[in-house]
Amino acid sequence: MIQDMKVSYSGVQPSGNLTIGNYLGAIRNFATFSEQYKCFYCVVDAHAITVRQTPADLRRRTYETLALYMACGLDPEKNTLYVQSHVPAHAELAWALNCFTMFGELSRMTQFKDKSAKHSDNINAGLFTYPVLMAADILLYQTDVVPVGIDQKQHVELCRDIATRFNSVFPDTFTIPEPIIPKTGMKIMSLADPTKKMSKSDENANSVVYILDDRDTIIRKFKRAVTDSDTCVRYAEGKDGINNLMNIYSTFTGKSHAEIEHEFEGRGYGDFKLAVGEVCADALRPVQETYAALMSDKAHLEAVMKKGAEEASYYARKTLSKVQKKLGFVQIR
Ligand code: AQP
Repeated sequence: MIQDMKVSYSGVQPSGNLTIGNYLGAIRNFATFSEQYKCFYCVVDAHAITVRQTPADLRRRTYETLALYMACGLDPEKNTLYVQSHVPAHAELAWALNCFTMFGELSRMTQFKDKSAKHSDNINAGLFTYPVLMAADILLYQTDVVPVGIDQKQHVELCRDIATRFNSVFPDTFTIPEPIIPKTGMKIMSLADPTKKMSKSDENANSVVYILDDRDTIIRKFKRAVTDSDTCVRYAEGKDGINNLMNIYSTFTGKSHAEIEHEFEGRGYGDFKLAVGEVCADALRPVQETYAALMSDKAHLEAVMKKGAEEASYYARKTLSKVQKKLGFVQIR
């Protein structure tokens, strides 16, 4: 709780071009919290380096991610928008929390297992302790709610366990946060392999629709989406490709699965795929236009970063110094 308002916190890694998974599962929902909550939305660049990044790309994507936050409706006057590496308290709290996190807990994290399989040549300690840095991100701001896609639920649950453990030794230190998972769009799957999550770091660009893809590219990618040999648009077990397209269509239009089945009765997959591409392109067009305008003014983006870092640091240092006092670290001024 900050100034009598509950706190919402979330972040996105600038580890690739953002996808409609990031948009529907997370960013699109962020703005809905701005009226009722004190909101902190972070570009988590420190998380991104758990996988090798080209420095120039990481730098560029940090600006792009901030601009996309704003293009998706996050007003920097109403939300604290900032870059993780600009607030060193994140790394400092993460170290303390490492000492309250068990090796076994981290070993069970699905994302660690997936990412270490994918990057078997670079299973670094940061990849392993990623959820502890994420816990520090959240706990620094005494966060009440964390809007995320379902893939991040396990990490938020671990964050709650770490905070509860810390509070049991040092009472009243952290607020225990709740994950908020959207009802639709919670997990958008790859268009090439609908059993896999759509990810910005996927090497196959056709499996992913990026927020900044142009209309023709979006429609082409949906046309090529893997489906099945059935011809009827219906939501059913084993129809992963169609189920995924129905979820995407439903999240963009607000229509239920039954309404979609009715709308496409007697029409083939071709018609349906085209319709999914069109609603997606229509929804993204205003975001893309605002984004282009924001990216043409780097000085403004830097001013937003600076203001956000100052605001975030103020709250982060308060929690960090409380933690350090409780731990017995000597405070000097
Ligand atoms: N496919 C998805 N469906 C729904 N939500 C998703 N999110 C990510 N992919 C999907 C949500 O987006 C937010 C930001 O994610 P992130 O950048 O912190 O990391 P991630 O979950 O690891 O996302 P990616 O795209 O898969 O990144 P890479 O490829 O770099 O690992 C989170 O709230 C996440 O739930």
